[in-house]
Amino acid sequence: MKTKDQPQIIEKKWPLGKTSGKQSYHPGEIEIKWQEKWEKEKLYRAVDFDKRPKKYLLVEFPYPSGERLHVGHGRSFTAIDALARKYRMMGFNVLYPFGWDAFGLPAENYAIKTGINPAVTTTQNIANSKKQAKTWALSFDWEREVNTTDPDYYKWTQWIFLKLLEKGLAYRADVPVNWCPSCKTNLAQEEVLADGTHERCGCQTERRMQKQWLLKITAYAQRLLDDLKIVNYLPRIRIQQENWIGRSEGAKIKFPISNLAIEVFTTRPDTLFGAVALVLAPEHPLLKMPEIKKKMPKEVAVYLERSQKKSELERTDLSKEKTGVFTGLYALNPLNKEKLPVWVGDYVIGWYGEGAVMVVPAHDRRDYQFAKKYHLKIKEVVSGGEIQKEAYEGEGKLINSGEFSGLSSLAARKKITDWLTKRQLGERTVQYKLRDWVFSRQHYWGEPIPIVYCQKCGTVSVPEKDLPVKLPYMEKYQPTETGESPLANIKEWVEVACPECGGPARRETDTMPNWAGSNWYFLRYCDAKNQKKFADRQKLDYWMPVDLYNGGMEHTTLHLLYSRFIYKFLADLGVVPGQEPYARRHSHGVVLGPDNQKMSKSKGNVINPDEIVKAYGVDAYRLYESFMGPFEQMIAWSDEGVEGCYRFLKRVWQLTMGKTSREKTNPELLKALHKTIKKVGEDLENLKFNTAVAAMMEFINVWQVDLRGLNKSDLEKFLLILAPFAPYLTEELWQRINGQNHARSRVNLSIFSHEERWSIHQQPWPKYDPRVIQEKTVTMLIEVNGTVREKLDIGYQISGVRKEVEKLAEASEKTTKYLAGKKVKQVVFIPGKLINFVTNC
Ligand code: ANZ
Ligand code: ZN
Repeated sequence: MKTKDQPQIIEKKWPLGKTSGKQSYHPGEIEIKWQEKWEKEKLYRAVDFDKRPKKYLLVEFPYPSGERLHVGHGRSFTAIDALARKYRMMGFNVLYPFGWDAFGLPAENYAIKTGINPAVTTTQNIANSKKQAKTWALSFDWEREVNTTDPDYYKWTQWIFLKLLEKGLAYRADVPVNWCPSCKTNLAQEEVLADGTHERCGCQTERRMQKQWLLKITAYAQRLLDDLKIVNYLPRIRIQQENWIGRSEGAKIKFPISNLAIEVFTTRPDTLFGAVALVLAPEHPLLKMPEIKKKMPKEVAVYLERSQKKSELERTDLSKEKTGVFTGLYALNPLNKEKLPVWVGDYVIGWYGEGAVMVVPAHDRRDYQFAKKYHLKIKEVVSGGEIQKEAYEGEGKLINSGEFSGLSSLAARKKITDWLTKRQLGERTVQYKLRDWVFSRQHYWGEPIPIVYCQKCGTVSVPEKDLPVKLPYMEKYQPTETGESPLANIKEWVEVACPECGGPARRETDTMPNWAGSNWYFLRYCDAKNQKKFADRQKLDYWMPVDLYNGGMEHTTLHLLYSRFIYKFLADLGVVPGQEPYARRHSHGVVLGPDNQKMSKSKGNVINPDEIVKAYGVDAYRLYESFMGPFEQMIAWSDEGVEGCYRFLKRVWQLTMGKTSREKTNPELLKALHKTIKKVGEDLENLKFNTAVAAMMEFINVWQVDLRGLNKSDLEKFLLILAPFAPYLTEELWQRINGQNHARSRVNLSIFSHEERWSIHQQPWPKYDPRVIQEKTVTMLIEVNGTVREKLDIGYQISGVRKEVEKLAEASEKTTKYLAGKKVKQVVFIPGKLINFVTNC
């Protein structure tokens, strides 16, 4: 360290404010004070129609469970909070709202476990989690808080359902549903994991048929796919959505069978000459026709019975053996009139495509397995593979395909489809994997579906003026063994006069699924207290779309897709602007336990954020959540990591409290500072929270060895860039170094609408000076009419660029003075040496 030869510096004391009594860092002592003051002064209020440009930042709202907020919530909420704070400092009108996704199974299961009504536990849990969120200094605008179980809120969830019904996008049908015997409820396909267990409780699910409400999300499949092009989603999110929608282009082909025809969907019509059989799904309607049933061997009925018990995943698993039975029927290949045996096989799915496939063993892996097992022919029709060994699924030249031989497989796809289309034996078609969304649950804790069944009028919507249909209070809300909702037990509630004829009618007792309330909550934030509409259109026009939406990867195919669908529907009604709700979607990685495993009570590796906060303070906790690793990556929790963040903050505190300053910060330190300002600013924009924090830590290391310190204005700059991450500490230090009359002394900060900008969080984001960051510098002479007026240290690279030097020279104070009121006739430039402005007089 080079303290010896340093020149004598005149040190001066900064005017310390009133709170300067305590000199050491005790985070617990400053947190409540600032939290209350910020709240009282409504520092984080989003202002409708404000003339500042807007930013709408959104984090997925949590369900208020008994466990309260965990470190996974913290990772998302604190990082996006840092960004919200930076945007405010940059002069944006920021909407960063919060609320509670409080209906649904988690709340109900918690209530069942504790024996307390979900209405009561939900209120308690919300109060507890809210206290946590406030402690964490999350800069939410609490005036816009929403709660999906509030009748003023779910009135509009019900209203959206009625609009969907009105437009033919909600319907009732008998559908095979996944039944969870433990939760006693039906589940959506998405709630069942790959091994057939319920995602929430881990129980093995069963399949049954039940009348359910469904939403026709499939009507929006193509638009949901196309519009992924106009949004900025993390690639892995976009790809998951594309796969989930699962668009396939191909052909529907008819195989005549006596006076009927079996239709199949194929993506490879070019392989039609290689078809050796047809396989029907066990659910295929042909198998239910009495005259066909009569002719089929007994094994078929046995097989159908057995496959009914299997889950879809079991049936389609590529690694499982493909099974089937011959039905005794034959169909004709429409292209070459060859007789093809018709089989039943449960690897064919009833609901997808036509529920039937043509078997092309040479060019499809599943069919290859099937043919090997049942000794079917393997007919090669596309060259390029080694079909003795395995199926060849690639492209090539057509062989053994009559008049189509010699064509490329790609060209043949088109030619064969055209040939079939001309003879009405087939047509081009598009299929989607996406399925309609099962929208009813047989549970108590959900939005009642606003429908009445009348003996005379049938299915009747509850009129809009009678919304909301309120969820009645119940003593016993356990699910019933029959699978009916417990609401069916409340006679007074169920029996109702028909809204149309006044006659006897019954209410729908099913409630909406977990995802209903979260479909549109981001719209309510724009106008949370509106009593007449779900949100005022002008406010929506001002705030929407959401500029950045962060949430878990587990919501990519459920909530994210559902809410995009509902938004498009509302756009079609003309009640929301644009086509997409979220301009940008990002996803944070899961926080693992210190043992690198998923946190769970049974493993005993759950980190309780309250304890971390108690031990190290909120700022260290927040800083660590950002610092732990790249935002989108899964990261294991580390106590040493938090400790390190705490030590860093303590050092910032000590260095600031060192109370020494000088007129000018030394150039080395200044350069490091400006580099840090640049890096932190850019990293925040790019959601690289961890490297932003690392850059500030690095800066502290430079500062530590340079005992001469920063001058006051440079110190302030550093505190300003740290403020979004460590709001309490920086506020305290800001007030201490500036004293009480601080706000009035800074008059030029007109970007905030607040009268007095006393808080560090109301100050403008600091700018870095690119000249300071320049690596090597050259001293250049700035002349006006041949007289040297200024000497500038200019970055080595820039010193050779005429335009750049000109700009810098013109910006310098002295040159400006000499050039004032004159016209520059000529500029002489000698790279790295001088620039001379020749003027008219
Ligand atoms: C014949 C064929 C030949 C096929 C070939 C592929 C390769 P996507 O849409 O990409 O998933 N298929 C059609 N309907 C099915 C159903 N209900 N259950 C199971 N499989 C079904 O794949 C479409 C392909 O999956 C279709 O193209 C069909 O097999 C099969 F060399 O038809 B293919
Ligand atoms: Zn009626």
